[in-house]
Amino acid sequence: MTREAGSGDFHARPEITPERQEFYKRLDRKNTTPLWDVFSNLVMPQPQSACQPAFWKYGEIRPLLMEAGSLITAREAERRVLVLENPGIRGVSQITQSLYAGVQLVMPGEIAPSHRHVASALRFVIEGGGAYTSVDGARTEMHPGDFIITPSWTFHDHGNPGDAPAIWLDGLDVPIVNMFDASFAERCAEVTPPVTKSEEDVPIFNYTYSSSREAIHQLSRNGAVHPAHGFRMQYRKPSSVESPIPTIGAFLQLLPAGFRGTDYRGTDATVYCVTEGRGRSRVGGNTFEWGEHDIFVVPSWCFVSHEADNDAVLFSFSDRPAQQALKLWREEVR
Ligand code: GTQ
Repeated sequence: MTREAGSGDFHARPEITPERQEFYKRLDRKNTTPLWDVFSNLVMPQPQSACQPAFWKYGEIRPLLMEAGSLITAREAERRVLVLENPGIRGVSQITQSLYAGVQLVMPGEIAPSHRHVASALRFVIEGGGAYTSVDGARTEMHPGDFIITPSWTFHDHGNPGDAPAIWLDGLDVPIVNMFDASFAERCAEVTPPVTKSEEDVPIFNYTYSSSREAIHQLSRNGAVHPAHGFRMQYRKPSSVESPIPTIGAFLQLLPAGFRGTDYRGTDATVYCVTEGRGRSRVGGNTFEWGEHDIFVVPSWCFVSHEADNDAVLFSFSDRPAQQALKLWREEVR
């Protein structure tokens, strides 16, 4: 017998009679609750995310970010970031149940002071401007399309000696760290610790767009197109299959002009940032008409399909490595 996973009723909540209600009240006073009354909210036949499909037009976010730039300095703010909050779970600084995302601005001449925390971070650069980020004494320049990691518990500061604003998308595993109640954070004694190492002498932390763009175009010439993803690559450590961040997976995909993708869903809710091109993605019942730098999120187990008008490149990230490590991850290609 074959049937779709999660189809049918798993457990219906039993009726609440006056006798049961009275019993539940006495249980409540002893910090207990009847499982049969909560079972259906606890063990779901398939993911029922409180997260919603959501879309942020860069053209609407950027002016607000620039306004923040004249209201507060990067130093006073610690990090001048507009947090992207999933509309289904407002107030908790989460774009999905497991991930944080925000858009950060460092104005010319500014410094975001050095600190470290248990949460791992990724930066996906939207506007360059000659900024840098440093990780434990090594600096890298930030150029549009670069995917840069800040590993857990490494000191990092961001600076912009250039003459244009530097803007990037931050992705952090803060909700995962906090779910485990495992958060630690501290300021560095120095605002900008000295550069003590060359970028070449430390493990790679900037996956530059010039190299990943070339790789994705090479894949599109030599590889087979995936019906849902187009040409999609996952960032990994050199000579390894491991994700650069243990909890967060990052991807780059090329959708050739005219691409019409099939429906796909996975248990890893995914944040997308449009790097190049124009097109649209159907996410659940929504259609997001996207262009460069727009950001959207696909909740867990929600169908998504992509269409591209011209050659388009999408960056994305999700908690897939965390789910895979725990043997939770599932996907379905229609
Ligand atoms: O750049 O270190 O968006 O600590 C949120 C928390 C960025 C950062 C964020 C952070 C950072």
